[in-house]
Amino acid sequence: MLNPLDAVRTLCPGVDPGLIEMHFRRMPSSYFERYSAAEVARHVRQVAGMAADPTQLVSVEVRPLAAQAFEVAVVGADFTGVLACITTALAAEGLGLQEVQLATYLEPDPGAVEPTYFVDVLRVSGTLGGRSLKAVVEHLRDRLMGAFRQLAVGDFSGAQVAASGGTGPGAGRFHTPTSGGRTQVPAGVGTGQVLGGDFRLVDKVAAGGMGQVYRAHQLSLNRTVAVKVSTVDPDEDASMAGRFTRETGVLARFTCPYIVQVLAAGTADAAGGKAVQWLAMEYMEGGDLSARLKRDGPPPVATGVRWFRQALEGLGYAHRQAVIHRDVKPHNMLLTADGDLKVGDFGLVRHTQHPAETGTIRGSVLGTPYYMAPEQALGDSVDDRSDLYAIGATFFQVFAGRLPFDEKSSAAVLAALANRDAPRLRDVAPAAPRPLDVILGRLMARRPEDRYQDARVVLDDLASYERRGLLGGQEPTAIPGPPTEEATIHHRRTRPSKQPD
Ligand code: 3AM
Repeated sequence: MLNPLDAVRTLCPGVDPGLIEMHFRRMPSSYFERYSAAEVARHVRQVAGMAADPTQLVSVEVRPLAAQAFEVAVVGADFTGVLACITTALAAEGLGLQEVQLATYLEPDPGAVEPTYFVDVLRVSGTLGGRSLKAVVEHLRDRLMGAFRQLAVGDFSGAQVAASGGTGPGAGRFHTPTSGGRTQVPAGVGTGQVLGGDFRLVDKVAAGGMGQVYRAHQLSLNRTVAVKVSTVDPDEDASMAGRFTRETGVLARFTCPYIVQVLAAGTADAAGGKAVQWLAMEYMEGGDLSARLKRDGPPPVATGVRWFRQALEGLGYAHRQAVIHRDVKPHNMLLTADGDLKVGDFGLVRHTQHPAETGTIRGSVLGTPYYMAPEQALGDSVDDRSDLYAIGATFFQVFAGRLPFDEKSSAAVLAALANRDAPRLRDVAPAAPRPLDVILGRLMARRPEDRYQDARVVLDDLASYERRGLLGGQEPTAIPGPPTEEATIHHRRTRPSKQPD
């Protein structure tokens, strides 16, 4: 059997072998797990078409899958906001989104002048309203060319207008089926059900709050995955589906060994006019850090430091992609079977989870305040530094065995956050290494400007204390360093521009 690279070369006889090689080098491994050689070859031909004509910013292909179901493959130059424009353009063509899978080129080697492309494969449903597939493809391409031209100059709202193009050639010509373009799910979600044609729910791992997490079997790759499912009322949450798609699209681009990998996402109709949003991700056998701490108590210092580094790597990666987590806490730190930590549960469709818990917290401030930065708990604007505070509070609990503020009620925690500094680690755990006390103190400074401004700097400090043997016990297994492709994209951006909402 041919290896995938040779198979794609054979399938793309007219394409520059250097371009095929670049595609293999720059796409993340999750992309090759997901697509067959034939599909990869189709994407390569799309990239080649664009490479041959530099004025082309985007290539669109649509394949019928079944009656009223299509696969749309969009390949294009990668700008912030492409996925939002694609979903807008599809909606304008009357095509309802079922599922999105997105992959984007990794950074080129330093010094190499290479373009950056993304490949976005979407499953959509709708009817063509008597028009040819070719005409639909052309309309979509026109909309996206217009939109991407705006993105290329950083005009996100102009891009949205171009993508929706009210007067565009396809506007209003297509009909959305009554299902709203979603998969029909006969009764509420449950064990045995297959979502997105690929993920069979096996058993429920956890329920509560905004959703349920299932252990699931991915049929196409015969592997265990986790699927998070949440039910929303489309009437009440009109903007929810678009936001969910945008956010999962952002997460699907993440390729970081310290962030739980998102595999696929979609929406299905459920009983009672409700919609079900689901997100498939890698299965984390070790459960979450909160459960681990409850079960085993504080870990040896070396294990805690390893988790601390891994969490900082994951958060730092997200911050460099201009994504703030907003809900860093032990429950959202997940462990592999080998006991390594990855950050999970990035700000997806956050609506109020525990009204009783949120107490007087206003608006969209959600979840438990026990790990929150003062500015976040008090409803002010949040940024990377709010996540850094929360990681400080999380690891204060890891090393001290108790919360920094362990008041009984959320209201009392809020009052404490507003009026007092967090305690020092060594006041609570005198045997803890002094450098950890210093680092956690700087992470939990009350004013954001007094904190570390960047996860990378915390990692540098940790590494320097470690080199000098100041962090106590040695870890029995090696502490993994950042992956090499990570090293090429570090830049000390302390105030990143955020994804448009
Ligand atoms: O509520 P508990 O602590 O039992 O461990 C996570 C947590 O379990 C689990 O689902 C619950 C809600 O977050 N969980 C979340 N993501 C997971 C994943 N990717 C996961 N379990 C395994 N793999």
